[in-house]
Amino acid sequence: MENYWNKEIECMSREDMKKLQDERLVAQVKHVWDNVPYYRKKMEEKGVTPDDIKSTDDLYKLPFLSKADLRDAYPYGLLAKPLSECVRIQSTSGTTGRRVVAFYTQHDIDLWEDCCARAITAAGGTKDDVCQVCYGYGLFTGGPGLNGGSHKVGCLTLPMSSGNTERQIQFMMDLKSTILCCTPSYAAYIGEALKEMGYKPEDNCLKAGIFGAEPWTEEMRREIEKSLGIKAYDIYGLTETSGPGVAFECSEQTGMHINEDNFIAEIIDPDTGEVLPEGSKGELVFTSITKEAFPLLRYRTRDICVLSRKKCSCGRTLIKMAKPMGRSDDMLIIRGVNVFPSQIETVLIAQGYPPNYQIEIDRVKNTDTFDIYVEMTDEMLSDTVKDIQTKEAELVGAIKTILGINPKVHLVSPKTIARSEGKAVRVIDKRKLV
Ligand code: DLL
Repeated sequence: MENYWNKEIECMSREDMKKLQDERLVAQVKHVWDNVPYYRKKMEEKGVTPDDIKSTDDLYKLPFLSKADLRDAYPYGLLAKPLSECVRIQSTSGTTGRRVVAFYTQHDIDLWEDCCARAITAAGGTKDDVCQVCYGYGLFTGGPGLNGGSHKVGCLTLPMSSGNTERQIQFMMDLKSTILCCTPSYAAYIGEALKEMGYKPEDNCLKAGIFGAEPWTEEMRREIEKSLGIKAYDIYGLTETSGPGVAFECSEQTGMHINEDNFIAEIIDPDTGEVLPEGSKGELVFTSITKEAFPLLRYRTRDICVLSRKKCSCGRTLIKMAKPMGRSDDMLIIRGVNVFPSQIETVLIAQGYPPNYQIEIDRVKNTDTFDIYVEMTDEMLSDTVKDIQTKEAELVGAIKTILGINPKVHLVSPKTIARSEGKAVRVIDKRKLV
């Protein structure tokens, strides 16, 4: 079994890491130029060729890539390897009807799982651990990523997926799980359920949790640590850059180390695109320098963040990112699922509703509530209560199909949703996440 505390990489000197990144970046730029016409065109439009990129110092010359590019190039336009060499897709919501589809070769899967294995190792995981993975499995990257990382570390892996909390708890107690991987809100929910079932924190064998995929606060961390009797570690990633494991927390718990041998991070001003110096707050941009099938250069994550090279007590020299502090677009994360208001609007309009709606989100007992208020048309005013309930249920079904989660839909009388003189206020988010 390999050791996923990769000291050589994780504690590499700054100079050596830069050299490694320089080499990998130059090769990656050539790879996309040769294999992805979409990229070549974007680079040509900016007047850049691979010859202009000699090191990471030249990174700023490359064009940015955004979710809009992924939508334009959907589904195969950014593929840099023949489909016959790809072995997997994973997917997440896009800004409109089109989802983001990411492709992986076997090499990409291996690197991704290595990143997740590093995260598990940094949380104290070894082959003697029992790792319960209750992130969703399927198109979402959480389950498959942590599952692969757990295998690589050699943990006994419980591929639970999310939900069915009673069964989660039964396995957790019977099989003596020591590491829990899920969203922080689900971890908090499991903590509450354990308490309701009469268990004390010391009754379980858990020692660590690896929680991410959505924003969570330090207060929530303390609450989870107390209710489960564990140390709670943050993990970050996005489908476009493989999934979880782009960055992970170590024992110091003061931010997440970025796997810099695979990803170059930059912070930019979201309005001007200007690269900001270390320590500035701005939008996080990633360049993947090892991925073969879906190698994104200067991908704008829309996550607002700060980077730091402050010395870490764990010994790792990998740069650290703070917890994301919000988004520079309108994406919401509800119950761990990425939601764009435009997706809901598309459904409403397709079903003949006026685009007068409001989304209200709150967090009750550590679970996100998701209510959508939609104005009825004038014609619907003569409907019976039963008709209206049927229409609400239809909307719930249509939105569930697109998002994968169930909202509560409330049809309200025409002209009851407050009009705005400026931008419409579509979202009322009552959760206190930062
Ligand atoms: O959420 C991948 C993931 C799975 C990360 C499991 C961690 C654990 P997406 O569904 O593509 O991928 O969503 C990516 O989620 O741009 C952030 O806005 C948000 N996000 C992910 N991790 C964190 C975190 C996965 N630790 C989007 N803290 C990202 C805050 C996070 N936000």
